[in-house]
Amino acid sequence: MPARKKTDKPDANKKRTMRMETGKTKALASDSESAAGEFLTTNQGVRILDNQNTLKAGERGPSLLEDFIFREKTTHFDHERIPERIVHARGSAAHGVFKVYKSMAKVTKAGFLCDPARETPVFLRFSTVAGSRGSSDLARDPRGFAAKFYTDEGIFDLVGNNMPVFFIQDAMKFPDLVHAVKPEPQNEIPQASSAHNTFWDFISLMPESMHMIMWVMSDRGIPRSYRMMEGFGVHTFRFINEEGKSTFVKFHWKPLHGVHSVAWDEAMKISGKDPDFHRRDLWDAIDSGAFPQWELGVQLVPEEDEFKFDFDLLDPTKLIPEELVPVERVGLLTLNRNPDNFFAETEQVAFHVGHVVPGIDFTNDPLLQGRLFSYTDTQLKRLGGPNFHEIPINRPTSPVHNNQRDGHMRQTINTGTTSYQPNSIAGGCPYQAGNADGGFSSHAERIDARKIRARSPSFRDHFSQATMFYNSQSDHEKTHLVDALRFELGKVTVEAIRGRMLGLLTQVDDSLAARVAEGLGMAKPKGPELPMNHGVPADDAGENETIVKSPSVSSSKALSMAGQPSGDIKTRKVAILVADGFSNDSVKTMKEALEAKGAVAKLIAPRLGAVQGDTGDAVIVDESFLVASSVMYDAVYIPGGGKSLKILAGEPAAIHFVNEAYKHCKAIAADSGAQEFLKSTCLSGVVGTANEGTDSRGVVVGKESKGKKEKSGGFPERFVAAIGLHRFWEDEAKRNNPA
Ligand code: HDD
Repeated sequence: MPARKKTDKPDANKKRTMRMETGKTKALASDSESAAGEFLTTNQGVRILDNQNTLKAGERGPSLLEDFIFREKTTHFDHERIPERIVHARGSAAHGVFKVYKSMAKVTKAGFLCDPARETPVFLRFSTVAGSRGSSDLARDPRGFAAKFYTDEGIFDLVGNNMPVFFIQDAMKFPDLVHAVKPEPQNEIPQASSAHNTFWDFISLMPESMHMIMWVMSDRGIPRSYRMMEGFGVHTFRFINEEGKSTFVKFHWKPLHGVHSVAWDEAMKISGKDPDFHRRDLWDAIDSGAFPQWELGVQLVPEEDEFKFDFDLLDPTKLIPEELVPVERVGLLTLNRNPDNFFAETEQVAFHVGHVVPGIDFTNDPLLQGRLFSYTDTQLKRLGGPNFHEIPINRPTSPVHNNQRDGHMRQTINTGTTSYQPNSIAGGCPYQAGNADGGFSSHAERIDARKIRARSPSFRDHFSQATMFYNSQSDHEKTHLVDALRFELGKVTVEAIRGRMLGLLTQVDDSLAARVAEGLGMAKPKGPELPMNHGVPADDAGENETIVKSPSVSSSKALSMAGQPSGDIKTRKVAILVADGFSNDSVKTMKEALEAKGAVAKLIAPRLGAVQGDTGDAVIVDESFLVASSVMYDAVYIPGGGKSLKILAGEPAAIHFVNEAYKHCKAIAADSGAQEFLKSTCLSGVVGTANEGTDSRGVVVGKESKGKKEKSGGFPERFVAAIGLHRFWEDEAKRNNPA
């Protein structure tokens, strides 16, 4: 390609870099847009004449060390990776905004929670915990739920998970927990999975993890979408109001899309077919304008009530049952913009539980206290030095003035002569802020204690809330939990570890232990007469002290996903199976009905290209059966059209598609004329009884006959309603089919 002459350049005077407003975070941009019409240059701004060939001694000769252009390009490339996060390496993020519904000034002076007119920019990163950056989104794992609020008073990070409790009570155990769950050190197997010896060895020796184990083994460990998860701040924090009064607070995120999960079989298949399933889902939803939303919830506990509960508010393995303290929904978060650059934003974002603003403060939760050290430390390594707060995504929108200087990759060019305080040369600036000026002051909690390495006896009940969680699950949720434990422990090759786990499970629920034991082909150990508590001994209690707890809440509705509102069908993906000869009319009617409700309907056929309907009109196929899979869809529709149905009946992939969707308890709709096709699937026994509407199995069959369509309120509406229920798990046990 001939080099362009200097005078050819359309906008030669355009700056090579420009300041760009991305929401409220400012970034130095040098991207493909700002490069439009520009010449290729080195990092020193020298124009490049040839980006195809290294400098050589003759056309067939060796390359020359002198080639500074090649060396600069390659050196930069060689250094393009930074260490991935030790945990939560795999994640996706989005920008959004938060608004409080009404002032919370009574309990907190945090400006963004006091002014309903204020829109605070937010960057939210979701993640899995155990896997590497390239691992599957569908691992059984807790999900990180980390929100960065760019408030007018500085950055507040709420670094939580999609589960309200944690595995361990004290940060001292975090490296042990993470070493145990990560791939085993000798062969780096398995990736992104807790189903191996070292994890369960550790857990079987850590009874305090039992409540969290219930959550992770439940369907919460395999969400349908990041958009369909609850989020939790986990620890008890403090709100502080203008008068300095403290109120304990637990943070919640309640998704407006409902709380939904996939089946484990489905999760494993998605991991192969589309390991980016959650990442893609989040991106596509925001890209299409279907902005995910969560309400911020708070559970408030007055300081005076600190000791009112049968558990310790400082213990991160405990939640506050909503029956005891309801969740007040106080504001709305909307994710409305995808990042411009994954590395610059999602990878370089640095969260820290220690990023708080006036009005929010810590408690003495020993896990939280340890986290306050760990996050800055990890950023120093990952992001290369103490100036990570200057990376655009990490910059506060409020002004930063201090005497910190220099360091690796410093971006700010600090001017002036003083970098100390007090000073007179700069007139004493920057000043300390008084309370009235919004200066951060820590809650003046009185502490009068001995220095001690111990755990409070109030942290010793490790089982009551695990049992409460298990009790709260519906039958099918219990079955999924049992299956998950059977799977995970089935991958454990050391029998003693399985035995110890069964022992712990008997203390959660005897029937749970019995079911897991049966799946493992082992005898269930005898359960304890009374729940044993295995807390670390303090010097005022014996090691094997038995504490009988009578929990105030034995079962809580909020802990089961089954009892929660299911949300709408916006962004739900519906597969429409077609071949030549399909009913144009039916497809049009169903597609319109689904799209009117915000669902995404895709046509799937034996091959790509166009398929011709019974009216002669052709439509373009979205995916072939080779590429598509039922696990990527929420529901399936089989329109009529004799020829099409005949082709599909002879297509094993089409039959498998329906069988698999049925196995995973998804809504399935078929025109009345498609019943013949259904007979070649595992629905053959179902259609006969289901043809008069939706049954509890989520199978919806049209009632049209001889071309006469069902009236409005009929077929498509019944299908929409069935998709809205997400899954028909109750019927799952009867759906054993080989799909
Ligand atoms: Fe942590 C990352 C959540 C306990 C140390 N953690 C990290 C992220 C989330 C959480 C969501 C990813 C943030 C992002 O998207 O960049 N961590 C939690 C929760 C915990 C928890 C909910 C318990 C309630 N973490 C915890 C402890 C320690 C850490 C006890 C250490 C003492 N966590 C880290 C870390 C990470 C991290 C090593 C890795 C990458 C990073 O911080 O930035 O510092």
